[in-house]
Order: sequence, then structure tokens, then C-alpha cells
Amino acid sequence: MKTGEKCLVIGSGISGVGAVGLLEHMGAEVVLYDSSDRLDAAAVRAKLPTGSGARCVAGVLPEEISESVETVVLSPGVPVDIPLVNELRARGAKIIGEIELGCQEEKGRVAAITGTNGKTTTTTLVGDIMGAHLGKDKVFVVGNIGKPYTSECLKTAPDTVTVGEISSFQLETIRDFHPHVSAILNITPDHLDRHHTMEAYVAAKENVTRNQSGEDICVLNYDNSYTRDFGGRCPARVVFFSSSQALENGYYLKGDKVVKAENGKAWELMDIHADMNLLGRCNVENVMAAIAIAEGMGVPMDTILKVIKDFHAVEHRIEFVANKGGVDYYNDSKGTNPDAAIQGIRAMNRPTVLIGGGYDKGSEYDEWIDSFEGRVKYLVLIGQTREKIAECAKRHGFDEKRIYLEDTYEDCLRRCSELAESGDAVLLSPACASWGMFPNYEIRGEQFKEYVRRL
Ligand code: UMA
Repeated sequence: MKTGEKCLVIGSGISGVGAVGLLEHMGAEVVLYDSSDRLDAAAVRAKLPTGSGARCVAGVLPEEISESVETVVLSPGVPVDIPLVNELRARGAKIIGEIELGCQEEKGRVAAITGTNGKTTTTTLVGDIMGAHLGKDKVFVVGNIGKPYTSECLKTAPDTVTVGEISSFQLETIRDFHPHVSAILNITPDHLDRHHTMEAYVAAKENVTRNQSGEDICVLNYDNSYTRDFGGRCPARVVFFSSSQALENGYYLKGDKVVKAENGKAWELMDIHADMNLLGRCNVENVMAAIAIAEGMGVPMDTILKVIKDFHAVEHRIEFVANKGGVDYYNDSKGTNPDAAIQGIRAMNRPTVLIGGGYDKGSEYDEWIDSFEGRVKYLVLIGQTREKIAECAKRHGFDEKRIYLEDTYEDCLRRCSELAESGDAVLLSPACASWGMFPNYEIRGEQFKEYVRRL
């Protein structure tokens, strides 16, 4: 980036604010732009720290800016194919994303974790393991997990490690981002409103390896057809994990044990009940991936296993909230797509009142409903997708009288507490994004927990 380079940052969320700070540090001339008609320039400016010299614009982008901009930094939520971005690209501007901008200042080693589900748990766990190995001050956990890379990258040094949770939105716009160890945990249909086709979504995920070579490692799920097939053409050295079958090389689940295999020779690493506190098969997969990633980053196995033993569920992912009147309440607000919600319901081992529904990303709910397998006693639905899910459930034979449509989360909770009996579980695992009702899944989860506590 040359001094005085004209840069436009699109989106004034946390990524945009991080990007502005880094660009100003790099000596660029920065405009922060947000297309929302609910914001004005003063509201955009208020998001920046005092002392920032960036020009702030909201609404319509003035012609004089679009004709002179050299580099455009997109926030993850900004689609790469909207008319404005197409126009800026056609005018010759370089289009990158916030992760790509951050990696230009990276001085240490990087582990990057993507996948439709399990990213946050795996990233958090790998961050904890790296912290135990190197010291917490030498590890930066960034990305989709909620901390922009651009706000941390200047702190990196040759002896630090950055652990990134990287979404498909973020991977669409990388160029030089080069993780030493990458992982694609699984790929199932999600975000098709943004990527339009499954092929484009899969390609975005695979992009995490675009700068990797045989000296790098890519951890892949052997049980997922997309990631297994990718193993055959991945540019990095592949390490597989599987929760369903024995592998010649890699990590797999054998009964209740996680084992490691090398050239057909296998040895036990840990017991999934005695040595970990996370529920569900999805978490066994996350743990195996974390072991593979951490080993790839050079952490000794005894450190890895010790951290796993002490690790508890991350917030909003099958998180136990409270027991009220004999009913266990679980917050799985992170279940923002049907596949994640399947993991949520599969982790329940008792009759469950399930809260679902939210923003419509164009997902299909058939497999999710099929995964209920008699566990779901009542379905309490909310949000834009509530009718679509109710229709789907009825088509799959779910008793109409056991479906309730509610307008607010408070009503949902009231309904659940009436329906659930002692010994049951109430699970918020919506299979949909929170957008439209909440700014993000974290706030949805917080509010759910608050209502539960008040019951
Ligand atoms: N905006 C525009 N033009 C557009 C679209 C959006 O100006 O065409 C503006 C909006 O008006 C808003 C701002 O952009 O003011 C929001 O930017 P953003 O959506 O990129 O949000 P950030 O606050 O920067 O958060 C982003 C990620 N959000 C998304 O990918 C939607 C966060 O992931 C991430 O934690 C953060 O960067 C730090 O890296 C959240 C997420 O929902 C958790 N991710 C999706 C998911 O997990 O399913 C991918």
C-alpha cells in the first residue's frame, strides 16, 4: 500500500472500523462508506475512534469518490457482486476483503479454520491450546468469531500465532492470505442467498488453501463428501479426521476413543466422555480437528489433551443455560443453518421442546425435521421462516397440534415453559440466522438466556 493511496472501506461494522484504523496506520487516504439508509455521515463517524481522519459517507456514494478510488476493502457482509462493487471493479479499483488487508501486516504464523459448522468452537479451542503452548500474549484469535483481523494484525511478531475463524464471506476476497495450517471442518448448504450456488459456496471455502503448498497442512473432514473429494486436489498436505470410519492416516473415533493413525498403526489419545466436556458428535469432530490443527502448528500432544480436558462449550453453541422446574434450557443460537441445528438436536438425550425459525437464507428444512427422530415433543416457531418450517414439518408427518407460531421471544419462552415437563429440555436451535429480529446470533442468544433466567 503506497502512502496516500485512495482507499474506500465499504461497511461501517466492526470490520470496517478495524480496516480504517489499519489503512490510516499504513498512510492511506481513507473513506469509510455505509450504504444503509438508516445511517448518516455523523452516525458513521461516531463509530470511529476520535482522531481518525477518515472521511465518512452514508447513503449514496458520490461520483468523485468512486472515480478516484484505487483500493476497495469490503466488509464481510458486503456481497462481491452488488452493482456498486461491480462498478468499482470495472473502473479498475482493486477489490479486497478485510482479512486480506489484515494479512498484509501478519508477521507470525497463521492457522485458519473454515467450514459450515463448528468453526467457533474449533477456533476457540485451538486458540486456547496455542495459548497454553506459547503464552496467551503470543496468540491472536480473530475473524468471524467477532474480532476483526485488522484490529490485531499490527501486534503480530515472528513468534506469535494468529488463529482465524474465516467465513466463506471473508474467503471470497482473499489474494495473498496464507495460513500455515488450514481446516475445512465440513461443507453443507448455507448462505445460498449470498453465494447463489453450492459450487460458489464450496469454491469460497476451498479458497482458504489457495496460497498453500505441500509444506503447509490442510485438515479435512473425511465424512463430508465435499471435503473428502477436495482432499484429492488440495495443494497442501492433507490430514483427515473421521467420526465414522477408521483411517490409515489421521484422527478418528473408535467406539468412545479418539485415536491417531499413522500408516495403519493406531493409538488411543482420549476418551470422549472422560476427557472432554462437550456434547454431541459434532463436538467430537471439532475436537479431532483441533488436535490435528494444533499438532500441525507444533504443539505437543500432552498440552493439547490437557487443554481439551479443561475446555467447556463456547457461548451460544449447545450451551447449558439453567434448570427451571426440572427442565434444562439450552442456548444454541449459533445454530444458524439446518446442518448446525441438526447437530444441536442430536446432542439432546431427552424429550425436547425446540425453538426454531428466523431470517430466510433460502435454506431447506427437510433434513433438519427428519433428524428430530422422535426427540422433538413440540416445535415453537418464530420469525420470517416460521410458516415455511411449519409446512415442512407437517409434510414430514410432524403432528400439526404440536406446532406453535409465536411473534416474540418472550412469547416463545412463555409457551415453552407451559409445554415442557420436568425431565424435558428446551432448546433454542433455530436453523436460521437472527437477522431481521436481531443484529446477530449473539444478541439473540443473550436475550434468550435473559428470558430463561427470568422464568
Ligand atoms: N453494509 C453496506 N453495504 C452492503 C452491506 C452491508 O454498507 O452492501 C453495511 C451495513 O449497513 C453495516 C455494515 O456494512 O453497517 C456491516 O458490515 P458486516 O455485515 O460485514 O458486519 P461486521 O460488523 O463488520 O461483522 C463482520 C461479520 N459479519 C458478517 O459476515 C455478516 C461478523 O460475522 C464477524 O464477526 C466480523 O465481521 C469480524 O470479522 C458475523 C456473521 O454473522 C458473526 N457471520 C456469518 C456467519 O457466521 O454465518 C458469515
